[in-house]
Amino acid sequence: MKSDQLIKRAKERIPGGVNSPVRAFRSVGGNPRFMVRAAGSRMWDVDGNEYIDYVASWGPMILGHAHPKVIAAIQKVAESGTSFGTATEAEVEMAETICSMIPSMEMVRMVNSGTEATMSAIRLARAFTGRDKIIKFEGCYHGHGDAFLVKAGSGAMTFGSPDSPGVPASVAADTLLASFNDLASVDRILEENRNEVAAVIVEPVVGNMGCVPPATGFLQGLRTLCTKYGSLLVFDEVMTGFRLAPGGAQELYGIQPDLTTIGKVIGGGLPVGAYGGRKEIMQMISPEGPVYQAGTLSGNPLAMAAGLETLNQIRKTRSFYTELEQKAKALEEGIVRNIRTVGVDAVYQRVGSMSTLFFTSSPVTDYTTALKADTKRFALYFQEMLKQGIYLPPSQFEAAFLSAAHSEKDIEATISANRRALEAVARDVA
Ligand code: KE4
Repeated sequence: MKSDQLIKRAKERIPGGVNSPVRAFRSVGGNPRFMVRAAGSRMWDVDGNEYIDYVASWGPMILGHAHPKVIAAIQKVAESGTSFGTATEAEVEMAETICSMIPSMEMVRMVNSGTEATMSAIRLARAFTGRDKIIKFEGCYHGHGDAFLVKAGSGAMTFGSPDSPGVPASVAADTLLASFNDLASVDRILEENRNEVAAVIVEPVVGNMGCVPPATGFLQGLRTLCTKYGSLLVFDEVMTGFRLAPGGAQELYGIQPDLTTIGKVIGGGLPVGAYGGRKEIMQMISPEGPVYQAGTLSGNPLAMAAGLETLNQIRKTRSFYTELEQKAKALEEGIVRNIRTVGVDAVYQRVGSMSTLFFTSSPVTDYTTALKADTKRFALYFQEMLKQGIYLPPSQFEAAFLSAAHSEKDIEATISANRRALEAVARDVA
C-alpha cells in the first residue's frame, strides 16, 4: 500500500516517520495510514480507504472535518495575507469571545499550541506566587514542556517513557506528583511543601490516560485545597475546552480555576493555544507586566478565522451540545450492550463527546488502574476496527472524539463494527 511506501520514506527524514509520536501506530502495530482528505465524519487515506474518524485531529474537529463555513473563513482571510506580525481586530474578537464563553478567563493571551499555553501558565503562576514547585497528576499530559514530562500521559504513557530523558533532574524536582481522584495525596504534598507550591495543574476530565472522569467532589476539593494553601488552580482545558460545554469542564462541574489553558477547538484545526484567567494574574504578562512570553505567529489571522468560525458555529446552534450528547449516549449504549453480550473484560468511560474503551475489568480512576488495561487486546481491537473502516486513536491511553458531523448511520455502523471487533478479541482470548 502507498501508506507502507510513504512511512519507509518518512522514516528516512523524520524520527519514527511522524511529526508527533502518537500518530506512529507503535502501540497498536502495523503502519500508520497516510490521510489525504477529510470531510464531515470521514477521512480517506492515500490508498482510497474510507474511515469514520474518531480522532478528530485529537480534538479540534468538533464540527467535523472541512466544515464549509470554516474553510470559507480561512480562504477569505488568506486572500488578504497570512500573517502580519501586528495587532489585528480578529485577535480582539477572539479574546472577547473566549472570555465571554469562559468567564473565569477575564483576560487571555493567544499562543500556538497547548504546550505553549501550559508552559506559559506555569511560568505565570510561579511569578504570581513567588513559588517554584507545581503539582501535576500521574498520567495527565499537559504537552511536552520539561516541567510536565514527569509521569506524563498520552504518547509518553503509550510508549512507556512517562519520564522523558533530557529533562534536567533540577526541573523534574520541582514537579510533584499526585494521584488523580485522590485528594489526600494532594493535601499531603501541599502540607509537606507548605508555601512552596505555585500551582496545581489538572486535566479536569482526563483524556490522556484515556477518558477518566473526576470523582464527585474531586475538583471542588482541589479548589478548596488550592485556596487554603495559596496555590493557583490551573485547569488544563486544551482538550475539554468548548468540547464538554460552551465553557468547558469548569462550566460542566461549576468550578472556578485561577488560570485555564485551552487550544484545539479554538483553532478549528490550525495551530493555536491560549491561556488566561484572573485579571490581577494576567496583568503580570509582558508587556503589561514583567513575565515574558511571546510568539511570532501568536493570534495569526488564519487560526483566528478558523477558530472564530468554529466557535460561532457552536454558539449559533442552541442544541449543539444536546445533539452531541444524544449521539455520544447512543454510541455508548450500543458499545456497553456489545461488551455485555460478547462477554469481554472491557469498560467504556465517557464524558460528553470524549470516551475510551478500556480493556480491563474495573473502572479506570487513576494512573494505577489505567496501567492495568490490556494494551495487547486494545491493539487487536484497534486493528479489527480499522479493517472495518473505523479510525480510532491508536493508543489505549487516548480519548476518542465524536463530532457534530457524525450521523446516526455512522453511530450504527460503529456499533456493529465494535461488536465484530469485540468478538475477535473474545476469540483471541479463548
Ligand atoms: P499541543 O502542544 O499538542 O497542542 O497540546 C498539548 C496538550 C496539552 N494539554 C492537554 C490536555 C492535551 O491533551 C494536549 C495534547 N493532546 C494530545 C492528544 N492526547 C495531542 C496529540 C499529539 O500529541 O499528537
